[in-house]
Formats: sequence, structure tokens, C-alpha cells
Amino acid sequence: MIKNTTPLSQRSASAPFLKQLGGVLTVAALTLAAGYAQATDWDMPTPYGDSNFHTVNISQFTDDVRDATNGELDITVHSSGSLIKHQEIKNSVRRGLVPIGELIMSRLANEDPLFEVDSVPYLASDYDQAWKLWQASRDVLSKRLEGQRLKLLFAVPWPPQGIYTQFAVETGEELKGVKMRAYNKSSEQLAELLGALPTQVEVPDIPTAFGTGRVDAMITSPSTGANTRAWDYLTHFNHAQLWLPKNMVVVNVKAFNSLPEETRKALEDAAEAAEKRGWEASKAETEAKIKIMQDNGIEVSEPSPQLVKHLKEIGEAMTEEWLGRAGEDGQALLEAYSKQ
Ligand code: PCA
Repeated sequence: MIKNTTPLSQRSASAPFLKQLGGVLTVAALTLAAGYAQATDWDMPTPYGDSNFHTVNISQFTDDVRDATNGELDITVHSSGSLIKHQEIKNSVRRGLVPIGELIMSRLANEDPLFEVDSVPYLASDYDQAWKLWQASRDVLSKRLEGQRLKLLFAVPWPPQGIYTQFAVETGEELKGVKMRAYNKSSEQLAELLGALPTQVEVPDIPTAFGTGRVDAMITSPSTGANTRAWDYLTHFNHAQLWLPKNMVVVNVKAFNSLPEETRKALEDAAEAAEKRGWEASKAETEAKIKIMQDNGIEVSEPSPQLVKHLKEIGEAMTEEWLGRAGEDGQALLEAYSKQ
């Protein structure tokens, strides 16, 4: 958990001053007298570990908000699903149990296929395409979330998704019958179409899932591979670059609207900066983490032409299937994407 390190003295009145006044005035009265509203403390659940670049970016975001509001809005990050489990974060923010939180967008695929558009294989598999897809999908996704009283503050992609195994993957046929860890609907579907046996496992549970033999392979980024020390239980990483799924930060609309106008503006400005910084960090992360894996003995390879062919066929089938579920709105989104 990332602790709030801002001293109370920066958030309200200073302690010596309080003493001089002999405790006649309360802290609240003092802060009001000094022209500040009382500090608002927010708890923010996030699903991934402290060292993950998304969490580091969010921590910077909360520091920026604290600085820009002179401590008036003080957000404490609770990482690794420690306060609220990943699967509960969206509904917890929606119901106002917590005012703000982070989750992977494609986790909402079951309620609405549009949230899964960033995880359709080969639809947007590099940063340029992923950015275009985000520009084409941001408004429609924001509107859907608004309907649930959620405000989308920013979204940042993971590095491109590849395949981790205990053997070399040449054609994809090798994955038949292999127990494969998945984290959203499309990684599960892809595993099934490869003939593998998918199991959903959250990132903090990856080492145990491999250690106990629940899974023997996974689809994820170089980032998550390195963060979970993939070399302890896997030997190969195929940099197949299937898709770039995004994490998003959402805030409860009622909690947002209860903030003073300048604070809302500070939050939005910090969110805009976090989105830019996050996209850059994600790009840098790809190579840095591939290198860490190589240094630790993981054999990293590019996909063979046969594997690309196999994965692209599966990708086309999944795109069709996705369009069937996403209907006219999905079609409109893909058209907007092709015009970017
Ligand atoms: N890491 C997260 C989501 C995608 C990624 O690269 C995970 O594996 O669950």
C-alpha cells in the first residue's frame, strides 16, 4: 500500500499556531479562517502491485492532485487489490463505497462488449493503432460509464500481449491441452480457440497459480511477466503483440460533483497529464521489461509466420464474433477507428 506522506501541517493549520491559540479554535474553523475548505480524504483501490508502471503513474497522479490543491484533496492508493478486489472495484466506485478506483477496461466485457474493443486480437496491436482506437472509442465509452454515474478520468495501455510457455511455440498447435492463465474474456476465448484450457487468475495470484500447477502458460505483457518473475516458472516468451488492453481510472460522479470547482479542475488536469505520462511509460516499459526477462534467462522470440497466420485466423473469427455481440454500436466504433 502506498501511504499518504503529506504531513497534516501542509493540509491544514500548523501545530505550533494551534498551541498559541490555546485550542480555542478547532482545526476546521482554522482552515476555514485561513480560506481553505477542509481536506477531503479519498481511498483509491487499484488491482496491481506498487512497482507496476500503472501504479507508479497513479501514485504520481495523486501527488499532483495533492500539490495542486494544497492538500485539499488527498487520495490514498491501496494497490494489489488490498482494499477491494479487482472484480469488485467498478461496482464499489459506482455505489460510492469508494470515490475513485482503477480497473482494466475489458473486465466490463460481460456487461457491454464495447469495453472489450481494445482486446480483440490484431485490431490494434501497436501504440499508434491503440492510440487511434482510444480516440475513436473514448466518447462512447465515457457516455456508457456516465449512464452508471461514473466519470472516466484517464486510460493507459499495457504493453502488447504475448504468450508465455515452458516450451518454444512454433505454430500454436503446441498449446493444445495446456492450462493457460487468462485475465479477461478475450484472453480466455483466444486460449480456447488455441485448444488450451483457460483459467482466470488475477496478477497478484500468478506466482501461486504456477507454483501449484493450476496453470502452465499465460497471455500477458512483458511488464506483468517481469513483475511476476516469469523466469521462476516459465522459459519462453513469444512477443506476438496481440493487443494492448487499457486500464482506466473512474470516479463516482456524485463524489466528483461534491468537490469545489477548482479541485475538480485540478483532478481533471492531473488526469490529462497522467494519461500522457502513462502512454509514454507503457512504451518505455515494453523494451525495458523484455530486457529484464532476457537477463533472467527467458528465451524471447518473435512469432513465426505460421504462428502469425494461425493467430490472425483466430483474430478474424474473434472480430466477427465481437461484432455480432457489439452490433451497430460496435460497427460505428470500428468505422470511427478506420477514419482516424
Ligand atoms: N497485465 C495484466 C493485464 C494485461 C497485462 O499486461 C494481466 O496480466 O492481468
